[in-house]
Amino acid sequence: MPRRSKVTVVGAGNVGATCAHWIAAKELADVVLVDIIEGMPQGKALDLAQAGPVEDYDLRIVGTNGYDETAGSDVVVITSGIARKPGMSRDDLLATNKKIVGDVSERVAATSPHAVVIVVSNPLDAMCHVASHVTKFPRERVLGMAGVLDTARYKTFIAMELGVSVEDVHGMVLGGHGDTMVPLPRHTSVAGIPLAELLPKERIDAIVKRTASGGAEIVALLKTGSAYYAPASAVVAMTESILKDKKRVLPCAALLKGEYGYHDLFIGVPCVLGAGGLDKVVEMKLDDHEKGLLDHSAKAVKELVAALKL
Ligand code: NAI
Ligand code: 2OP
Repeated sequence: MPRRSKVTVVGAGNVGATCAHWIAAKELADVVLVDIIEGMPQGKALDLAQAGPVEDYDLRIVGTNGYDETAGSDVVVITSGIARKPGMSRDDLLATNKKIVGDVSERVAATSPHAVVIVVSNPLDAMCHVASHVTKFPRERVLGMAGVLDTARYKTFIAMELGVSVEDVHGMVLGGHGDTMVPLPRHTSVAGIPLAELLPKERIDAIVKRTASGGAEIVALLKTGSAYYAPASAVVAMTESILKDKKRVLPCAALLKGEYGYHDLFIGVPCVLGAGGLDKVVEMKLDDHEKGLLDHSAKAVKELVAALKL
């Protein structure tokens, strides 16, 4: 008999709880919320379950401080860790989140050995290395969420600038999840019309810059944490493509094995996501300028990975 899919979300804070919310709203899978704070994941899960009769979703949503309930998950989303506060860079989170993501990855590998892991904790690309190192899962089953979020921000800014629907903006942001990320205006279009025909270079440059500091813009406004609605919806887009074997082409952090000229490095590239996780990495033709920007971003990720001393 077919069984329902099961998604574990580790870290029931802002991003984790919002992921659970949207997974439930889309009726994608049963959800297990895990956190170290006693009672908190249980309370949020019960609250979400009680919205079911109103919102018309019917799923099993549970919260726990352990991993028994998570056993056999199809997808595990790791959001546990500390988030940025004003003045902190993503990299400031490195040491604390290395320990947290490492501990969580060990538990996940033991309880859900066949899961696809989606890492969210920052600094994102470095934390993917931690999860990959500790779980020893094949590269198909460890992915990082950043590119879908960065691309969503980029598309939002373009739509706002042009006064058009976000639905008609197409484009992609590659690279590491940091100030060096690489929006690709040359590959961006609005209903098929190249962006360069619609906006002058200085406006495109301003949007690229705002995209790269899109996370910091929200941190500065919120003052007590970082973004979570758009990050969670990005996680859920990846989860949905995996659970439904949709084979969507989404920018994700993936462990490259020669693609784009990088070896054993997690960085954001276009990925086809299907039932087993990473179906394949799509290699775009980048010009010298774009490749130079990607190399610069890769260098920043490599420095962080070296600092991890895995
Ligand atoms: P949050 O502080 O609201 O939630 C984090 C939760 O993790 C807390 O509830 C905490 O108790 C829990 N936690 C800590 N250690 C744990 C452990 N060992 N096991 C289980 N749970 C544990 O933070 P928020 O806003 O949800 O962000 C979570 C992480 O995601 C941060 O590192 C943040 O920087 C990152 N992030 C990454 C994004 C991306 O694009 N990759 C976007 C947004 C956030
Ligand atoms: C963001 O981009 C903080 O990485 C997080 O919002």
